[in-house]
Amino acid sequence: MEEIFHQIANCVEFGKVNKTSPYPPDMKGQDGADELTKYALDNGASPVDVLNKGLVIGMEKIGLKFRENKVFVPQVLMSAKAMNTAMLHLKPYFQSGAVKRKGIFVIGTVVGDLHDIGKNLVSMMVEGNGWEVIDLGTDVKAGKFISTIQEHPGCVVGLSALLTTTMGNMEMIVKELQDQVPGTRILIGGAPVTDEFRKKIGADFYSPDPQGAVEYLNRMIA
Ligand code: B1M
Repeated sequence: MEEIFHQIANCVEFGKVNKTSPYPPDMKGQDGADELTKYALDNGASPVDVLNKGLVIGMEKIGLKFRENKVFVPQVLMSAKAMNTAMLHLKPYFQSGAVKRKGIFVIGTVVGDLHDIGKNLVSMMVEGNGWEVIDLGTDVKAGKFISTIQEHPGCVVGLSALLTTTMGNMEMIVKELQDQVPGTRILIGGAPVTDEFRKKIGADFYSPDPQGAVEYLNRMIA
């Protein structure tokens, strides 16, 4: 079974969704994350092992390559597609409680801002690392973050902003969260955001990329 986990990790790393998928060309005709995950579960592999020894390893590898500019957004999207397809087989185990997630991560692009490509990458990487992700989308007001946090006490919140103008909205949301749901951990990111800005607005952590967000979340529960 270890070999199957290794193959699942490879499928996620290289974005091989299923057997009929033509991408990547050098894996044409081979089983993808879809078939291999089903095979592993049908043959008695534990869903936790499929997740941690297969899917998560693949997502970690692509996350590191993305950080080092060895791959670009389209490759990461294919990896996420492979992971999401495999996750459909694991979903019943999550829903039954047989597999526990690491925690809940609530993410959104702040009010006034419609950019979501970077936020989606963070969301996919974090989910691929075993967290439950609640993605509130774009143009998200403080109130929506607050009500979601109240429904999921102890969750960690991620704010994304791509415009210098909406960085101000990020600051306003952080203040409202600190007032209304004190103690909530807040992670911020987005092209114009810096660690200096994080310090100024009092958020807990800044990450320039999805991998940093994953590492921060995993450190929190270590
Ligand atoms: Co917009 N846009 N845009 N845009 N757009 C920028 C951001 C801009 C830099 C372009 C430019 O002028 N050179 C500029 C901002 C300038 C500024 O504020 N200083 C700009 C502008 C001005 C605008 C409009 C105002 C244009 C107009 O209408 N006049 C308008 C605003 C709309 C609005 O939001 N209200 C607008 C609209 C759009 C589109 C809708 C056309 C489209 C967005 C489509 C979409 O997202 N679905 C768009 C796009 C695509 C861009 C550019 C070209 C690309 C952004 C992107 O997706 N990058 C961008 C210019 C550029 O960057 N070259 C630009 C790829 C993505 C993977 O990177 O989002 O940085 P990024 O995410 C990274 C990290 O930042 C990090 O991880 C990701 C992966 O490494 N990260 C996090 C992101 N969020 C994180 C959260 C974390 C941690 C890490 O923790 C929570």
